[in-house]
Amino acid sequence: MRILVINPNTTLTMTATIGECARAVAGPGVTVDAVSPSTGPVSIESHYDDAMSVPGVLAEIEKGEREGVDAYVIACFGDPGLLAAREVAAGPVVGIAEAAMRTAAYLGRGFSVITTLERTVGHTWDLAESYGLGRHCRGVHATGIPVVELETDPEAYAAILAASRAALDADGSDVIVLGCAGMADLCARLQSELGVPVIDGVAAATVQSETLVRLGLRTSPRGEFAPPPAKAFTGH
Ligand code: 2AL
Repeated sequence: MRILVINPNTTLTMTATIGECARAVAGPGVTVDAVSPSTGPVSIESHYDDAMSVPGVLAEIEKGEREGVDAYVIACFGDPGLLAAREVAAGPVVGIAEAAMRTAAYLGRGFSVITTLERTVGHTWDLAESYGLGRHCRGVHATGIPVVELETDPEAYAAILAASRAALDADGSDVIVLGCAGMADLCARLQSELGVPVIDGVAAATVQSETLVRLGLRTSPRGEFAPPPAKAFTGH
């Protein structure tokens, strides 16, 4: 089985870390490749960034289809292009926000999301609502750390730990969801220090996509997620 993990931003060091975190949880016989689009924003922390990343994400899906990829993970917490990707891919496509929030709902009554910039909070709430998980989402908390600084800021881990502790208390929640793929490598350490489940969407989405393939399941070809109607594109 081959899973393609697409980091929608173009920071390749982050893509490498995301790939390592995905491979660490993949089962035997599963090949995990991590890629970024060839062009696009180096980080995704606005609606504009999110929209600008989508053509690159879809190009990677189309390439994956030509190569026979079995399932895809969209490894950005805004789940950019997720629904369009489901129209294009034959196999399942799992976004890290959806996978993380669904996984959190198995493990407690309410979760708190710890994210990067304040401006990503509204979109995160929208996603929780659109996945039917608004009832489980107790709070979304920004650390103020820009995505690219997650890799370089020596204070980032401590800030995420402190925000998680404060969120558990303020929200009365029992599970933490990490709101950025760039936090994937911090998950195990946070979980052992916090003593509650901490969900990294990269790991959750990788295992979930593998599970769907093992179950012989794919996106329904009937209705909304059927391949998009073939049509001419002008201006290329
Ligand atoms: C993200 C993410 O997961 N990757 C990225 O570039 N931005 N999410 C976020 N909330 O900032």
